[in-house]
Amino acid sequence: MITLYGIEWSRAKYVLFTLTELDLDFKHVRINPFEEEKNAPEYLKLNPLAQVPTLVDGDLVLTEAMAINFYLARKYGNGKLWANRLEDEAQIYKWSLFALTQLEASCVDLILHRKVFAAKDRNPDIAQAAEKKLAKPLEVLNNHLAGKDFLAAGKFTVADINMAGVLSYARGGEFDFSPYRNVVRYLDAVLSRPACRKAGIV
Ligand SMILES: N[C@@H](CCC(=O)N[C@@H](CS)C(=O)NCC(=O)O)C(=O)O
Repeated sequence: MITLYGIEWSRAKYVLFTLTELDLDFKHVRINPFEEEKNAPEYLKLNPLAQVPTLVDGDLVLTEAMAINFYLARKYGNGKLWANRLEDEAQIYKWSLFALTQLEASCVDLILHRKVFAAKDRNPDIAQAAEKKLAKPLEVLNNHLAGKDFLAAGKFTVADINMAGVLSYARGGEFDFSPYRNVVRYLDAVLSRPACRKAGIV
């Protein structure tokens, strides 16, 4: 039995999207990372950082949303969401790590400082700095997506789930994607997949 810990608006959304794409049965424990429940001793045994998401599958306890997605795609995908050629696998890792290291922190800053934090805790300078930092990597992403529907392997893979999950934070944080037309087209398509909607991701 698979159990996913983490409420849907957290990074658990990356994993919910994958579980739903693969039509897997799972138990969903909606731990809210802003509530004390993340510090419950039983949960800390699974995730000593008191963060979400965490996935438990039999004896395996796995943290880090993108690592969980790689695992699910390889274990349960039967060819879906993954690639056959090593070169394509490398591109799945590359674009997932690009999302994680070049984009995620800024995307999260945008939503935190424009939507999630109480007005008194928002810092417009942080949001503005995040917008600036996104410009270069988004241009690279936009160029990569010219004439393409997917990031890697010529098909929909976990790289697209990971990327769309990250970018959805910037969209929620009112980032103006309009200069990046290929990114807009791509993101709209990925986020309107039935599995994404069913997983409750916005
Ligand atoms: N690198 C981790 C980050 C996990 C993370 O920071 N999750 C946030 C929610 S989206 C959290 O649990 N924050 C609470 C905290 O850090 O105390 C991953 O991608 O899974």
